[in-house]
Amino acid sequence: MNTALELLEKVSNGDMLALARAISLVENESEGYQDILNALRFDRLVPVTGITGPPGAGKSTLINALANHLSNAGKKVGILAVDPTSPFSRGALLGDRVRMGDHFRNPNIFIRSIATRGSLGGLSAKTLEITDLMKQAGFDHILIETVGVGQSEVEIASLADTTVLVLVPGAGDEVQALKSGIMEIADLFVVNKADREGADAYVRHIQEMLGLRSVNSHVPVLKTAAHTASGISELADAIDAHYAALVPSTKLHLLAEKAYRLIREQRMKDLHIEELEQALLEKSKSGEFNIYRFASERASNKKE
Ligand SMILES: Nc1nc2c(ncn2[C@@H]2O[C@H](COP(=O)(O)OP(=O)(O)OP(=O)(O)O)[C@@H](O)[C@H]2O)c(=O)[nH]1
Ligand SMILES: [Mg+2]
Repeated sequence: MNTALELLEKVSNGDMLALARAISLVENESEGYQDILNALRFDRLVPVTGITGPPGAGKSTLINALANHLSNAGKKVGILAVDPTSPFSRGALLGDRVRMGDHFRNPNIFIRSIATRGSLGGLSAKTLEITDLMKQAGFDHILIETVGVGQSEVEIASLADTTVLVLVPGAGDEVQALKSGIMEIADLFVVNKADREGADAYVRHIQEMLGLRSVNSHVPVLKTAAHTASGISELADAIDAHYAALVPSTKLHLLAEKAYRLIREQRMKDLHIEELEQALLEKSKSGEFNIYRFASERASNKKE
C-alpha cells in the first residue's frame, strides 16, 4: 500500500494527526492526493452543516457553542473554517483557535482552517474534497464556516446538507445579505446577537421577506446569543430536523451539483489563457483561421 493510502487508513481509525496531514496533502494537491480521494468511502452518512453570514456576525462563536452542545451530547464534531486569509499567515489560524479556544483540549472536537481561493473570501478550491475526507474520520457532525461574500454562500449551499445564514440585527450588511440571493438557498436563518436591541423586530422583518417568496416561506428563523450559548439547543434541533427531512430527490440533486463541479474542474484543468495566446499567435494570422473551429478542436483535445 502506498503512503497516502496508509495515511487514509489512519484517518479512518480516527487518528486526528493523520487527518490534519491528509487535509494538507489534499489542500496542496501533493503526491497521492488523488489516490486518497479515489479511496474515500461514502457508506457512512455524516451531516454537514454550512454556517455562513457577513464578517463578524458571530459564526465562529456560534460554531463554538454548537460544537460544545453536540460534544456534551457525546457527539464527535469536525469543524472546517474556510478562512479568507492565507494559510501561511499563522495569525489567522491562531485567531480562529483563540476564538474557538474552548475546544483545544476536547478530544471530541477537531478544528481546521483552510485558505480561500482569493483574497476576497469564497470557498477554498478543495472544500468539497476536504469535507469528504473529514467524513472518514468518524465524526458525527461536520460544521463548515464560510464568510458570506459574493458567491461563497451559494457554493456552500451545494456542499452542505443544511445551510444556516447568520445575521445580526441592525448590521450594515443586512440589506445586502438579504438581497444577494442567499434568501433562496438558506435552510435556516439565525438572528445572532439577540441580546442586542431590535432582535425581535429583525426576526419579523426576515419572516416578512420570506413570506413574500413562495419558495421558502417555511424556513425557520431562530434567535441566538452565541456568546452565552442561548438558543443553541434549539438551533441544533432545527438542524437535525432539517437533515432528517431531506428527501432523496434533494440528496440526489446535491450529489449531482458536486459531480458537476468536480467534472468542470477536471475539464478546465489544462485550460490556460497564456497557453491559448501562444497557440493563437501564429494561427490567428492565417486567412483560414476560424475561432469556432479552433475552440471546438481544443475542447475535444485535438491540439494541432
Ligand atoms: N453581544 C454579542 N456578541 C457576540 C455574539 N456572538 C458573537 N459575538 C461577538 O462578536 C464578535 C465576532 O464574533 P465571531 O464569532 O468572531 O464572528 P465571525 O462571524 O466568525 O467573524 P469572521 O469569521 O471574522 O467573519 C466577537 O467579539 C464575539 O464575541 C452574541 O450573540 N452577542
Ligand atoms: Mg469566524
